[in-house]
Amino acid sequence: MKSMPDSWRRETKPHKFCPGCGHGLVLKALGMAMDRLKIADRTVFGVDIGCSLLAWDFFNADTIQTHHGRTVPVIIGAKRARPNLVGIAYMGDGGGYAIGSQHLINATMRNDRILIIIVNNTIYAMTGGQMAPTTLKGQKTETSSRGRDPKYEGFPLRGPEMVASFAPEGAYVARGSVSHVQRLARYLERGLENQLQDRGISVVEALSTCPTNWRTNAEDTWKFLEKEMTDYYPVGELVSPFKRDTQKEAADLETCH
Ligand SMILES: Cc1ncc(C[n+]2csc(CCOP(=O)(O)OP(=O)(O)O)c2C)c(N)n1
Ligand code: SF4
Repeated sequence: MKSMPDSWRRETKPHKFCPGCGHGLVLKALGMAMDRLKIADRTVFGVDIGCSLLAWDFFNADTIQTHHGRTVPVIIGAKRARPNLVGIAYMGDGGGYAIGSQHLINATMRNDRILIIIVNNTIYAMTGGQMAPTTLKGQKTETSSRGRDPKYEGFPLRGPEMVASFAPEGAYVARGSVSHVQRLARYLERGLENQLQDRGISVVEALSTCPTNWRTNAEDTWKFLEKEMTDYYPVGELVSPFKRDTQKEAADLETCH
């Protein structure tokens, strides 16, 4: 694995996402979790096709890019070949829940010891804002110009709920949001801890923003995330193998932003 001089580790550089994009905040949360666990040197980070690939040189970690949810089997392959690695598969909701959904389902059934992060921005972003499995009812996109109509296009997919419905023992499943970065970092850290403890698969969805394709200003971007998205996609842990003081934890998370 890479060995970097300390001075490099402190360097930062501008990211390549549009202004107001949530990807940078999801990655910030992931970086915080990786730092707390000190695992960068043994992490293999997989990014997908879509805006997630703009993170290919974001971390001082070995990175690989694949297409449409295939980051999941590729990271599983690396993890199986080198069980000491920490495997992270990072992708969009188009890649993760549409064309690549079989990998998410099969990996969950096998309880593969990796962390899967799916960034839910309700659209296919990199290609210009087409409808995704997560596009909300009534939401206008390039391919649902009158707004998503469940009669023709089906209902928006709640991915973590689907995974939770058949998650095997030891799995960890949660949904966070870039509106609460610390809390999202906590969920990602738990997902990574779950892998380090060899318990089971971890799947964390992150609600995120795409002002470029939503065509929203800063205020409306945040409103859409905090109101419309969070109403349909509730934030929280759905499945957790950790034994914890839940009352203390709930109070703790309430104050965590
Ligand atoms: C087989 C195939 N179909 C379509 C595309 C075009 N394509 C590239 S990125 C992308 C959308 C990715 O959307 P998502 O996974 O939601 O990620 P985001 O860009 O929103 O982060 C599509 C459809 C492709 N590269 N290959
Ligand atoms: S198109 Fe959307 S998801 Fe992609 S970088 Fe720009 S704001 Fe982010």
